[in-house]
Amino acid sequence: MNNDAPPADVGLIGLAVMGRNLALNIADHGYQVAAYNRTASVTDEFVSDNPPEVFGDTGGGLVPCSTLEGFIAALKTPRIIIVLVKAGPAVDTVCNALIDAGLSPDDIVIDGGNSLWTDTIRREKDYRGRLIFFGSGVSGGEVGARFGPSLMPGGDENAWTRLKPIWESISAKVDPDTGKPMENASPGKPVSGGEPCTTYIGPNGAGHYVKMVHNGIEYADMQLICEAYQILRTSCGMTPVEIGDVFSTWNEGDLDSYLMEITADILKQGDPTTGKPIVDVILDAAGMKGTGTWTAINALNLAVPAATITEAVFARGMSALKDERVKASKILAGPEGIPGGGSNDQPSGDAGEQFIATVHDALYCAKICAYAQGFQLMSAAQVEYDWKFNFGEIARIWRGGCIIRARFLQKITEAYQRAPNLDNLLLDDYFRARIEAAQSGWRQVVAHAALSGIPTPAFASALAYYDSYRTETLPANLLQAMRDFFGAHTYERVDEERGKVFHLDWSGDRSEAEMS
Ligand code: 2AM
Repeated sequence: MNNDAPPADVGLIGLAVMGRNLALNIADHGYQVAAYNRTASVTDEFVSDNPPEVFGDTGGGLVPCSTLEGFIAALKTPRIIIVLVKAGPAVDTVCNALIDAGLSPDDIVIDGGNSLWTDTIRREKDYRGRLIFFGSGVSGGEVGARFGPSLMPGGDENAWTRLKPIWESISAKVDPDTGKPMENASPGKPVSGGEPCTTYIGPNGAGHYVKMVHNGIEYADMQLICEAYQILRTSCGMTPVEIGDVFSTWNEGDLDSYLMEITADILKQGDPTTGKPIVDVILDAAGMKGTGTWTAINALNLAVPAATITEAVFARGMSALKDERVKASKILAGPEGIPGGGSNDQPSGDAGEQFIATVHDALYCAKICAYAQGFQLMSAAQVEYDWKFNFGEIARIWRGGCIIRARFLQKITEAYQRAPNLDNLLLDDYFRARIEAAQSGWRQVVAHAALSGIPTPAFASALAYYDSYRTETLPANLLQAMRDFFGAHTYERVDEERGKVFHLDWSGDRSEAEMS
């Protein structure tokens, strides 16, 4: 063995919690990881907290580096460097510092942060000839990073062949027989076998784009669960613990998902200070970091009706208007006879059970619509940005590791395996039949919420999406006539070929002319 050979297989820059956990995960899989952080004391502490014993007999470990020059020298060439710094200008700061410190043009720099996909497209182009810039979505939070995230890589395909073995080894694993995530690994003992939750997504910003849509779907998924909770609480008078029990039961069926599981857990948790349910002492003002907003903006830009995802972003915005809502709650009337909204006629016994079942069905149907919207958005994006997505693969790699992991994703995977060019998930036989069977409960819940004054923006928008999508003739004929009336925007006719446009002389003799 050449003792002068650089020891490290992979480099990792940015040792905040995501970076640290990803470095440990990589080392657990037998790799030597060069670790660097701008503030050197963070590197020292990290490496001394994780001596070689942590990685058992995997052969992996950490190589601390205090300068970027030392970091570059520690890496085998051509180099593979993962950057996990704050999304935004810091990514360019690090890339430029790496170039100044002597990086080579065939070295790969992977941005594993929550970067905006348009930045990734720009960077991939800007750094060509100086380094190979590669973007990878990483989902699964801190635990995912440590024991197996869902990884959405996008960039040069040749670079991907070099990254693939590492990405496949560190990603979450799914049992190929059941489609369910395999048990988390423990330090020094990685999971063996299983299907890796990663696949090549496409060039330049494709990986970060798909990660963004994942987060948009996550917003919708969370909002829908919250609305189910709100209805059960308000209309059935159930306690958080009782709702937690219902959610635990749901988590054993079609709605089995990570988010359902943690929600059941949260609802059963008491406040360590007051003993009240913890949800009752947490302020109802939701924060956000921007990926849901980016998804909504992109949907608006592409005119894709991702309404439930967008409503979920608006719902967080509405929640943040806490002071205004408190004032408005004392001024604005709800439905007659129900002060402040909400039902005072709570179903109980069999009626209660039946009502709970309708909420289950509403949640299930609305969830299908939220996912249908996310996939519809990606479908439009691949045309607009010149990508070629494999939707079955995308659903497959979301089955484990990520926040939206769910039993349901196995069904989406199968739907796209059956029909890779499916126009809309709603048209898949399995989902079509499931909605057909469950839609009456969904409609009852939305109607009940409207009559009781309980806000259900995501449930209701999903239903409007479903009903709009299945409606042969929408009133857009009238709308287009208005546009032609005031702005001569022209219209197409139902009895003429698509693409031929007409204008009616609304303010003159009302004759019609074909326009070129
Ligand atoms: P720090 O410990 O020196 O602050 C999350 O903020 C991570 O990104 C941290 O590891 C942080 O390093 C790193 N980071 C943020 N901005 C950076 C920059 N401009 N250059 C290098 N690292 C940065």
